[in-house]
Amino acid sequence: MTTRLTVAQATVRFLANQWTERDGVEQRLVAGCFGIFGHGNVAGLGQALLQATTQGDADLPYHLARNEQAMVHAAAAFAKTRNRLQTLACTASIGPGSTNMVTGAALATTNRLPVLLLPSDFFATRVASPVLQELEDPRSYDVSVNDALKPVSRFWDRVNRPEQLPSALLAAMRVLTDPAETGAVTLCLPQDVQAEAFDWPEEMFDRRVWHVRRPVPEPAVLDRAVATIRAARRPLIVAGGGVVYADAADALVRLAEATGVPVSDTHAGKGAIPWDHPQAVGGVGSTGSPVANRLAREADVVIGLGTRYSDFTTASRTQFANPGVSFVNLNVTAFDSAKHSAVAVVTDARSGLTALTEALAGWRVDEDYVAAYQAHQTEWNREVDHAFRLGHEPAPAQTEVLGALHDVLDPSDVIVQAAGSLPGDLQMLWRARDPKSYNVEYAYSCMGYEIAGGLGTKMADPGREVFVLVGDGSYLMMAQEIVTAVAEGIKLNIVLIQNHGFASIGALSDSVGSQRFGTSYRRRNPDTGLLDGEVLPVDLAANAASLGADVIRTTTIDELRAALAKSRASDRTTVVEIVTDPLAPVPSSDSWWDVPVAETSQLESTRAARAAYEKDKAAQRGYLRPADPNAADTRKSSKERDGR
Ligand SMILES: Cc1ncc(C[n+]2csc(CCOP(=O)(O)OP(=O)(O)O)c2C)c(N)n1
Ligand SMILES: [Mg+2]
Repeated sequence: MTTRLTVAQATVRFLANQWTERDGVEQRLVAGCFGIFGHGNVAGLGQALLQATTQGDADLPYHLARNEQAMVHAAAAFAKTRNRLQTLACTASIGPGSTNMVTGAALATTNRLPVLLLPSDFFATRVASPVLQELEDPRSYDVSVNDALKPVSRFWDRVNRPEQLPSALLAAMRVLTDPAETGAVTLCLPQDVQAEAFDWPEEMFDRRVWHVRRPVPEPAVLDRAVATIRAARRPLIVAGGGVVYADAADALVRLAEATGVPVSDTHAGKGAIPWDHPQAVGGVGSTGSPVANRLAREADVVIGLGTRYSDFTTASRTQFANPGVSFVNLNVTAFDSAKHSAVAVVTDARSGLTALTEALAGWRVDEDYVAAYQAHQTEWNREVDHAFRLGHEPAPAQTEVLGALHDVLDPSDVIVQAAGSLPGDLQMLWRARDPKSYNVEYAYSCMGYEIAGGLGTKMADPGREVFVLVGDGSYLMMAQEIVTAVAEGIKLNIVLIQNHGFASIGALSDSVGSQRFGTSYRRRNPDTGLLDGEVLPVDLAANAASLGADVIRTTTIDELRAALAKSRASDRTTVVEIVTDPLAPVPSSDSWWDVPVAETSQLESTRAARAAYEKDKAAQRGYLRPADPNAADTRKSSKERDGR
């Protein structure tokens, strides 16, 4: 039995029938489709989506975005919120629509988040080449701009003939639903092929359930991990995104409570352990808390859970400074688990944590160790309280904005952020209680993710209030999805932090001796020749109002607190603007980040920064030491020490 449909109609019908299953729970894999139409997809996927919507042909709701990069960000945020078990498809026209998706694809792949991209492509038959927006490469007629999506996709294919579609779709679904391989998945659909009819085998459209695996650790490797941990005196857990995606927060807390090991976290792992749990020590690394960073400096065994060990986590490989440090990594990808010469336990985070807790039964760290880190944590919590209520004048500090948010938000409300000085402040200061309350994209740290990411987050979890925190720089890059939110009746709270430029890169520039050059949004100053003149007459609140949002302007923290409460209570997308001082003080993380400084310079500021840089850089480590060269001996000695 066959069904005659176009390639686009078959794609839509197929996608509407894909499901994921984990722990017995089934969900739609592709819950909808974002798009922007042009000649590449209007008659192909556009027609198929219209037919799906109006004829009940297939259940794949269509959402019109305002920018292709942003729609991929929204899809990634959606997938992140749904723990990678669901995502959205994104259709773009050929040429610029498709290449606009490259940054979104890179963000998704870097963050290991599934998104399905359906860029259109020029005619497979080439009869009308070069078509509008076709890149002509004189060396090969087979090259298209969509090839730019290859290095940022975990699976990439071009469907040049209808017969190729079934295998391409199946491969795409497999990669999307594989926790170790997932990321951006790209199926390029030439515009003529999209409209071409074919007789499809009916079983192609059967309901298909993709089991999302939870691999368990190999016993021999688990033994090595247990031996290494049992021999540790000052272990530290680093909880990453894998813990959240595997729904392993409870398993993490059980391991921590059974063993006394302190738990630090990365951006993607924040909230996996509630901030006020007695064993939570906060963010680790360049923008982490001084408590976690002190533990990291002294740790003899680092237990990395679902983390990719970005340079922010390792402070560019200086944070784990104990000369004898070894790593035990539990990760669903072999690639990440092997980092830093670790005992590489390839496992789903929840399966691995459960097995580890069982295998470590009876073992606990010294109570002195626990008492010491808990005392430091209590001190640090007081410092955070102080940063939340700094009373900085005349314009408030950004840390006070976080304080106001902390006062007004419900613990289940979601913070969405990605770039600027906010990620650092949030990793250090934000008090997350719930693993889904913190969506800070800090793998690609892409300016422009914020509002689009907020949109995807709210679509994925409409029951929660979503607070997008966005700097003026990021806002100016990508604010247009406010219009999508308004059109769809999707309510966002957007906190716009106006500090007239890049507080983050300004501070970084200062620290590397570059004198904040080119980091302020100011008029060109005729005296200096630099962009350090008057503040610009830019009114971003007016801009937000023009896009259809309600707007509240604030200048003090009291006004901000009231505005946040009003925004939260409203059912309309609201932008709350606050002007802050980009130079206000922030607590120190007691850490470092490797940003190379000019080796030779005519500027004294650069020479001084270079001298400091060379000193800091000397602490950088390779982490080459094998994790447990004598696993058997270690096991024996740990058993002896335990008196077993
Ligand atoms: C797309 C993109 N371009 C450039 C950067 C580098 N960058 C990181 S933060 C930043 C400035 C962000 O400015 P703003 O949003 O105002 O935040 P602030 O630093 O003021 O907190 C820049 C340019 C980036 N992360 N993403
Ligand atoms: Mg700014």
